[in-house]
Amino acid sequence: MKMTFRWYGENVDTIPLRHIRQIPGVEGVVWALHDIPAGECWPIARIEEVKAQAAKYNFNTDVVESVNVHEDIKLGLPSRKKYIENYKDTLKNLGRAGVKVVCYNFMPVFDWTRTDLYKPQSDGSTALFYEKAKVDSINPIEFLEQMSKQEGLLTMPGWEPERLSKIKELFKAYEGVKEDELWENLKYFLQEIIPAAQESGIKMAIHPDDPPWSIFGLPRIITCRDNIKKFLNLVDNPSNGLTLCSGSLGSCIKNDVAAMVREFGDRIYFAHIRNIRHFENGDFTETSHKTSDGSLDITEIVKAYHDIGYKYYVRPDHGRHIWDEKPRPGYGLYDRSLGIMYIFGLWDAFEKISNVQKGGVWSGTKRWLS
Ligand code: DNO
Repeated sequence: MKMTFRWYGENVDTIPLRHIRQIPGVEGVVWALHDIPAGECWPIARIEEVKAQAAKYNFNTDVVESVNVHEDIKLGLPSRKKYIENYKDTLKNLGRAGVKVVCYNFMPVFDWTRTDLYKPQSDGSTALFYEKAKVDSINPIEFLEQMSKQEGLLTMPGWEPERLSKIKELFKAYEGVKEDELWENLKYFLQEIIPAAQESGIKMAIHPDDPPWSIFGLPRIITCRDNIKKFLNLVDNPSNGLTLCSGSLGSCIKNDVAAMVREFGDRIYFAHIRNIRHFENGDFTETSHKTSDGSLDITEIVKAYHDIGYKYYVRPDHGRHIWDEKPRPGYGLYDRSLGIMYIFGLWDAFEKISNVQKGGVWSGTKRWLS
């Protein structure tokens, strides 16, 4: 696996690249041009600029998260044509700059959804939290207002102000749009962009819906094993792949993330690893990455990646806000760094065990003798 760390850009992220450089084992930053609205083409000069900034610290920029999909594409409106052409041009420019994986999602209106961004935890940290009854009962416009107050000056990725400012119109446009139609629109999009991605040497990696169920009456489809299988078959091409996010899929207790790693491993190009804890009433909270802190068996998930010989990109996902850090919700330096070390700890242990099983002998210094 290749370890990466999500970074929002120079003068935008609270974390400078020189700090990320000090986290052991990180090879690349996961980035995006967050100021460019969905549907517009990313200029090559801007792409090269980020690449040069990262290269100064010896980071690759192989993974983009995300090139967001314009709502007209998800709605299947005639105007989708021009937005799809722009998307293809963006892929071409990213391919020219050497980008290998593009993460995106197909969630109508709202990207990842939580009700509390800084919910106090018993250890004195804060974490992202989802209160099911609240999302089930609140009106989305009121919800959005409450969320903006919590965010302060740091916005959440995927919650672009220019898109959400049209929330009323968006909800009107989605009236009556059911899952079948969303599947059709996703298929149309994939049939258009996958050949372009393949030509540019890019693997597209769809992010699952977070949480993986319908919210505010909007359809959500990348939610479970059967739907992921259906998704991969919509366009059965190696460039049509997955970002497998343990926390998003794992927030539905029926999903077995490790089994998905084993089943879909050859089409997973980007792994998001994080833990969450479920509550009986359907709420969930984010936790540290450690298996015993949450409801997901992160040890088994990492083992599944190790067992399949996973070679692609990984990042720790959201962390708690600890040690008085004031980062973007979920995207601090400290807890995500702990997450990285946990993932590496598990990985190295599995590596050692499998080498011993293969008959290798640890030399006691730095080499495997076999
Ligand atoms: C949040 C992220 C999402 C993700 C997009 C991918 O932390 O997991 O915003 O980047 O859904 O397109």
